[in-house]
Amino acid sequence: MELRIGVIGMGAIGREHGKRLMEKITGCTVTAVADINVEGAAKFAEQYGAKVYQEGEDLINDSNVDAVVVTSWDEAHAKYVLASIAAGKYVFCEKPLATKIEECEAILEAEEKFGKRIVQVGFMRRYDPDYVALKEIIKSGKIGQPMMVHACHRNMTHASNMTSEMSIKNSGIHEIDVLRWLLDDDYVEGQVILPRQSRISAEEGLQDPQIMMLRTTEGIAIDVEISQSSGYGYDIQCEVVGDLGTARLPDPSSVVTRTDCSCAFGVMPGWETRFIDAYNIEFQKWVNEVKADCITGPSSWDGYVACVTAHTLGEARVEGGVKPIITKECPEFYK
Ligand code: NAI
Ligand code: ISE
Repeated sequence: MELRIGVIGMGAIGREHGKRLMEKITGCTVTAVADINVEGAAKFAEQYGAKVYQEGEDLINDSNVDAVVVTSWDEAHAKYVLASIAAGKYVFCEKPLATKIEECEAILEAEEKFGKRIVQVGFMRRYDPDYVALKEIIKSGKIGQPMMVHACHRNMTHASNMTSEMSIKNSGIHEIDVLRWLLDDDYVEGQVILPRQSRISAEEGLQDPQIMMLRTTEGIAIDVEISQSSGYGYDIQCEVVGDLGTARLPDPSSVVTRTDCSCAFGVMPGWETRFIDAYNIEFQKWVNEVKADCITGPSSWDGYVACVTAHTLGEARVEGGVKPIITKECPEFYK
């Protein structure tokens, strides 16, 4: 039987995921979509024969929806995740799980009370073949003990609502999650360094770029540049330095040209293409696992830890200095 999915939030990624679920992922179909801007959702609904709602809650309670995908704005994630848990439906929530720590805590509590993991967070980089290969190399011991990570996350341009806080909570949160997963380690402290301001982002009143500095329990020192307006492309880099060698993500493959005394290869324009394999793998696995009634992807606990870390870095940006990153004890339920 096909898994009947409802998607809430039919903006950029809602449409991408909706199309992916209809055309690429096997074993599922999109039966309903919802958006406060109902016209945007109606176009998709018409094309794929799905029901359209304005209120996400109505979609969640539709008996033709077995599982929910939340792709609304960051602030409108927690309420739909909580409503899905209340309805006893599996829910895939795009990152961040929530924008407030208390909301993440309410989700942890509700899911634990429900008694089974039913929430997955869209930290898709864990499924990206290059990050997976990087993790394998670290685990193999080939580069020795990791000591440092140098990473960067450059967006070509940013949405008009981007703020200095969101730069960490919306973009930087991918790095926070993927590096914790890559190193199999937790964070103990963090700091934000503000380099010279980009003139392009300054027009929007955005503090950009920012450098997130993190230290893990094993003492690994991490620096990640987050830029919202590189101007040249979407560029994700990561180099892990061990005491026997280093390992770094490759640039996504593209044809190399040599012309006019220069050598060039392409840089991806955005997350849609850079992480297309990761999204496809992530969703096929989620659909298979929901149907088998046992999900293993990024959990509410991962969403909570990322939220606490991003929040602490936000405070460090405003107040300056190094801040301890303090989470609750991880419940047995999530171990
Ligand atoms: P968008 O602004 O293009 O679309 C968001 C849609 O949600 C809009 O159509 C809006 O009308 C709708 N919406 C907002 N509040 C709603 C509510 N309360 N109920 C129903 N619909 C509501 O934004 P975009 O880029 O599609 O991002 C959506 C979410 O996906 C964000 O949380 C973002 O962080 C995440 N995202 C994740 C990516 C990834 O790489 N994993 C990439 C891009 C976005
Ligand atoms: C966006 O919401 C995403 O999640 C993308 O993956 C990320 O690279 C971008 O910075 C975010 O704004």
